[in-house]
Amino acid sequence: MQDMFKYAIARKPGTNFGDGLTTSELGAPDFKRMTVQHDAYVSTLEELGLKVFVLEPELAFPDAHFVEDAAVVTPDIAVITNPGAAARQGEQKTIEPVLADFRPIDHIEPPGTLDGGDVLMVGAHFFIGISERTNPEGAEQLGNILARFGNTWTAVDVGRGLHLKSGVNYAGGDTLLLTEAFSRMDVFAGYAKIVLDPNETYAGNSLWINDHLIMPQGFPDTLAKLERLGLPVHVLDMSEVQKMDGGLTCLSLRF
Ligand code: CIR
Repeated sequence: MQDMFKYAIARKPGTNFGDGLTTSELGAPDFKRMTVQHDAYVSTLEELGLKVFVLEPELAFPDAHFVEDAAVVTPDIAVITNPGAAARQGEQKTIEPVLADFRPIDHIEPPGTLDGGDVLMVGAHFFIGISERTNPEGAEQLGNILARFGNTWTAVDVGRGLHLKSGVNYAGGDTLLLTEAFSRMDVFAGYAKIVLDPNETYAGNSLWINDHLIMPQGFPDTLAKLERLGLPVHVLDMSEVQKMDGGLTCLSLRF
């Protein structure tokens, strides 16, 4: 259902990454450990066959290694977002020249706001979360751009979570990995579903790459469920990323 990915863009975390936005109460993150986790993430994408472009840190933006939020890349176009958090305004300008080498560019314009973490691509269909970061105007702008290329889209109310992809992700074939709350929504009818144990919702931010799955360490129930799908599962320690409200999808743009 999903096209295979050839490339990924990631960005090294800056020494001040702990100054980024967070709501988690997991304690202060450790830069050394974060660097080890980020390196392991990049190596895993490379082992799965992607050519990964790793950008240098942007110290002016402590959340800038969460590159997923600054753009939405499809087989046809790269849409530069208008991030919904004031502190992240400007990150998108650092990503645009990188993506311009690969795709035609379009933009989300104010008053629309949109974070890439709210956009889930499942083949030619896109789910666009309405959240604290993405407003209906931003979702509609993106939907209209995607429709120009024959894509379809539906809006999804994210409710209390940070981003849509904090709680629902593609798991290969016609399967979604999602929280109980998302699993009950009509917009996801028609997909096979792996529903997360309520104690393991962080594992909802797992990442499909070319018929492999990458998931965070420490979620045995989700690991067992994903292994039953028959795809190889790679487990990564994401402790320092989680402390800053990030996950596996946030750390790269894949296309
Ligand atoms: C933020 O709050 O914006 C960052 N600390 C975390 C962003 C995570 N990005 C994502 O889920 N796509």
